Amino acid sequence: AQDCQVANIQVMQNFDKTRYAGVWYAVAKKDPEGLFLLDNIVAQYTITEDGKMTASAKGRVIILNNWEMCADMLATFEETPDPAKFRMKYWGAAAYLQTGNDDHWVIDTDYDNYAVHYSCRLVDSDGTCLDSYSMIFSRHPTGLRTEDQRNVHQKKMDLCLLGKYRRVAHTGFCDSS
Ligand code: AZE
Repeated sequence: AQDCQVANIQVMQNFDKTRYAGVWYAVAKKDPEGLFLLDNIVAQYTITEDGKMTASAKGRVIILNNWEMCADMLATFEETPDPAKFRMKYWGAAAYLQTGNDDHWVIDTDYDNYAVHYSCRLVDSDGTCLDSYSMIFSRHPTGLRTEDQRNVHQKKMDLCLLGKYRRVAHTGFCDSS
């Protein structure tokens, strides 16, 4: 089912945010328009005492005329009637970084190895997405397991984003900050 309608995108059934918590390494990404995290992207999801999901994320960015740095980002999540669909409010630990309010959908995950994240920032008048970004996450910094690649490939197709992902390098750039 790939009609590329944002409204028809299937998300993770019975999403369990508690099992989703912890560290995820981005192994591939599809970029949105404009400034974005370049590589070395690691996200950490936490469930607070009152049951709310929060996250922090790091990644290499280049801002303001070629200033290369590690972006230290924070996020809170607003739940929606669908447990796999959140609104994500995010901001930088430093004020010159980006702030925003994006969709944060978990398309698929087995919680222990891989996850497919998707965010559409702009829906076109025909119902398709005009500006999206997506992360393929792994629990393993080394990449996806062979047995998960098939699932992930299928989800990229379902999102109409096949061929639009690039590998995310992990060189240790953000490890010390
Ligand atoms: C995400 C993982 C969950 C937490 C956050 C994420 C997104 C972060 C950005 C950051 C952009 C920063 C820029 C800085 C100059 C989905 C990866 C916060 C979109 C462009």
